[in-house]
Amino acid sequence: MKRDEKIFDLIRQEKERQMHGIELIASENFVSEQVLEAMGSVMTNKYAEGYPGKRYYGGCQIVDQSEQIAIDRACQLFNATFANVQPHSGAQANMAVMQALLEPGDTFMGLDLSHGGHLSHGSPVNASGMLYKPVAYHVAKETGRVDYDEMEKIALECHPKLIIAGASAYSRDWDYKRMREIADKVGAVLMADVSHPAGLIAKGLLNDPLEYCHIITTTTHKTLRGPRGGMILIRHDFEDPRGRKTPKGETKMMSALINSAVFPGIQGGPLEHVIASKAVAFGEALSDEYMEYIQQVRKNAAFMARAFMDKGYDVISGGTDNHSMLIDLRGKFPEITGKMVENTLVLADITVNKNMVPFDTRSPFLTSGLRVGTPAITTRGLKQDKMAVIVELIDDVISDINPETKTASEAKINAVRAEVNKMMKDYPLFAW
Ligand code: DSN
Repeated sequence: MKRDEKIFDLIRQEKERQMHGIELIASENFVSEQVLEAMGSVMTNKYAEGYPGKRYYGGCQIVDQSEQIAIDRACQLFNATFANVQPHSGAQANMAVMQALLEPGDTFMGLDLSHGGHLSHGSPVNASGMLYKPVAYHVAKETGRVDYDEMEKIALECHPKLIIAGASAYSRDWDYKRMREIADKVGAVLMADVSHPAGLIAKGLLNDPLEYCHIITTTTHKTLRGPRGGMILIRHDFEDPRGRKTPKGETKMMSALINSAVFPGIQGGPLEHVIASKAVAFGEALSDEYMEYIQQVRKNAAFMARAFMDKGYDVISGGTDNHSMLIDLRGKFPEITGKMVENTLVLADITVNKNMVPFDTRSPFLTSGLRVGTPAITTRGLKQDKMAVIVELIDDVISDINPETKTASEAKINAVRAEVNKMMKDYPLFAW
């Protein structure tokens, strides 16, 4: 077969882009060579519908072992007793939990999308908002932090079957204890989607959600630094709140319902190459080296948030507890949108994403905010001393944006890009 030069050339170009630029998208990271190797392996050839030891295909004796290792390591990382490592993504993991728990039309609660929530927590354009009845809670305007009093008031009014903690753009830790009290008052199951801060949670740098939450879901590719994918974990298994019975007449356990919801509920064959790669990443995350990495991620984020505030930017909630921060541009640059900044910074080889901020006055296509995170640059080896330098470069570009042309001058962009490329030369992708 002829080598597909077209696609391999694009892969080469993407690698160059990653190497030359400053990657600040809070949900992205750079995996290790062994994580990459496992993902690009012959495991992709295997069909393995079912679970280790209970498959619908022959020849699963090897993938059974790697999937079991992934499960065991995931449980060790989060001190869980059950893990399903098959979800193809975080959205699939969330979908599976809803399918296992809810009936179509059931009410559940999640953080409002425009306040930092996630599409799969009840957006009307996502299956979660089409099949079920989402009710949103919010952050408080004054603090930028989740308003637990409002959450309780809403829960007492709408009696949700499920309450979801977790967000896509929220830089503060969660009060899972308070949320469990609220959930218990209304008989709801409490789930945390920890996709963003999973690595910090696994290493004990943030509150432990499984102390209070019945279930957690996560992606595996953000702070956890594994391949793209999702998983679902439980520490204390529990009986189906809907009281469904096994053929023997016993009430079904939630772990079994979740396994059935993932396969055959919403997915077919698991991606065994990705699962092997997840196992490798979990092994890395169990190491002391990863502990040093994730501590540095948080330190870098704190320094970066401070540097933005020192430059007069409004960081929502006044800082960060985790790897990310959300910046409201309206205070310093009322005329500049998140879209203009994202598009202009990319020309200077700095990647961020535009993001709505709580109580935004612009649409999700324009936005008034930026979301910034440190997992990827920390993997490249950047330490806190470089955070103010990066903020300086970003501020230099934003200050030069003309709201009429929606971009900065070519001279400014070229000058900043040269600085960025020079700096990143010292931090090779796989040096760590
Ligand atoms: N797209 C992910 C993020 O950037 O947070 C969430 O799905």
